[in-house]
Amino acid sequence: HKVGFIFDLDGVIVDTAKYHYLAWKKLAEELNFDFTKEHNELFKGVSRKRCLDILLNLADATATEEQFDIWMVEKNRDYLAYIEKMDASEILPDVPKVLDFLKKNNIPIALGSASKNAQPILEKVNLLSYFDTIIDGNSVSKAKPDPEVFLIAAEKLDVPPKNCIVFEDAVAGIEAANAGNMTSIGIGDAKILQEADYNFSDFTEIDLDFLKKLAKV
Ligand code: B16
Ligand code: MG
Repeated sequence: HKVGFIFDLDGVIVDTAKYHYLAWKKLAEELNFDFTKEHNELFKGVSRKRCLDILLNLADATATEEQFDIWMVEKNRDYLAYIEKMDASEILPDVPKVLDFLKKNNIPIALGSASKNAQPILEKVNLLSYFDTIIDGNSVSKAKPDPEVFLIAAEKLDVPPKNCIVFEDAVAGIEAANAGNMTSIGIGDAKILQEADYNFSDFTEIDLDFLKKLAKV
């Protein structure tokens, strides 16, 4: 009964959404568009390219292919300037509690993120060593809600998808986990993540008994 755990990054392990927000807001200003936190909700779990498509739509702007690429690079440069300053204090509450429990019980752990910056972020917050495999925006061709990212993670962990448990903060991520026939756990607003098998507002609400049940230990 081998099980595997798969973690989303942004919004589950660290709150990098605020840095994405600041970087997109700066670009939006150049487009004379007032980018709000509500707009930023649409960007969660969505690839960088798709985010820029959405922003251009919102701002009623168009771009040549060349300009599109320039803006992608610009947004990422601004985002990386925030990432540069991150440290372990930005790990979300009780994430290490869960990771330590899994490690102690020899349960394989994967990262399943849409971000192309996942590896440097894990390095910055000093969590890289927990992960047996990292599947991120560089390793997938189909974005969430397609289950590809989680299915590759399951394969790398050598665990059947139905024995995988996914932690996600985005609707697209919960849909991807469900489409992959995995157990989905929503981290955040239960009303937004109502398709999840289980809901918690954050990891402080998850106790070891629940983890033991999931992990079958
Ligand atoms: P990057 P996750 C996602 O990460 C973010 O939620 C989303 O807002 C972002 O656009 C996407 O990564 C791509 O990130 O520009 O760093 O490649 O939640 O799937 O871990
Ligand atoms: Mg996320």
